[in-house]
Amino acid sequence: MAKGQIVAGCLAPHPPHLVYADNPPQNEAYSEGGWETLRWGYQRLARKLKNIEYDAIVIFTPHWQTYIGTHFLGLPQFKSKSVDPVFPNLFRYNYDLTVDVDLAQAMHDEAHAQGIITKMMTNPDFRVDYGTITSCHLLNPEWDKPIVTISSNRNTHYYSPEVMVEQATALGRACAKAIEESGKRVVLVASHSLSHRHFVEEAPLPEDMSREHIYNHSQYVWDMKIIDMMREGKSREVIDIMPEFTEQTMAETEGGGLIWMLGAMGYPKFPAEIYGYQSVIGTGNVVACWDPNDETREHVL
Ligand code: 2X7
Ligand code: FE2
Repeated sequence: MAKGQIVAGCLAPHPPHLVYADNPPQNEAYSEGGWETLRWGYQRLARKLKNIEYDAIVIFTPHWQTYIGTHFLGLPQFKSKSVDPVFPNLFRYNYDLTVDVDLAQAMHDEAHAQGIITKMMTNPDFRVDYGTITSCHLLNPEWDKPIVTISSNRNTHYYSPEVMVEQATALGRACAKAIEESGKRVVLVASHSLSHRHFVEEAPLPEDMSREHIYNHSQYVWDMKIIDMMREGKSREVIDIMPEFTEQTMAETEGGGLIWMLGAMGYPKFPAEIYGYQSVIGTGNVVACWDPNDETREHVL
């Protein structure tokens, strides 16, 4: 059997606003659009993924928060309605998704063998979080690939951002080993924004783009610093300054997704492809992809 491999790693933010703005049939709310810079960037990345051969998407989300260990979706199908607790006006999404349970189990077992506390989620009534659904919908609107969701163990909050770097890196390495042994070709997804200070009042029309802007200049400068480092292939350095970035900008990197993904990919030294940056309710969001294939990697923006 050929060795499994990670064929792409995506940083894929999940403001529910982006699904709302797309008006897919699965979502009950109706919009007049909005946030095109991010949505068009996502569409371009989704087209790229269509040209890559892969078996499954493995996604790490900060909106499935677990307090004892890391959990993995562990049943072949989950079907329900996902409602964003903060934006039920925007996101009421009917999902019916397929899970690669073998791959989930393999990652679970490898992480467990390396001393990480793990659990398979086998409650058929479990509601999949909106982070998973938003990022997966935007990267693969056809939902024609099975997924695995990995929860975010609350290391930053229990301990510190530094402990999160250690723990999420170890989890990434374990997942990479399990993927290699599985023989599968896998797309990794870190589902989150960058800087995360946000507005506390919603505009009367949420998609009114005359009201959307960055939260403040220092948040923006931090985001640009991180994106420049991604472009320069400095992923190890991104992780090194991550604790400070997380603390200064309340960044959603606190959940561990990017650390996990770059750790699993062995801290790539090649440039990340950048597909778009835009604020959503003031938060900083970049769509980016690390393509390990020298022949298909592009300079997008
Ligand atoms: O979960 C989110 C997010 N990360 C960013 C912006 C808006 C809403 O929800
Ligand atoms: Fe979020």
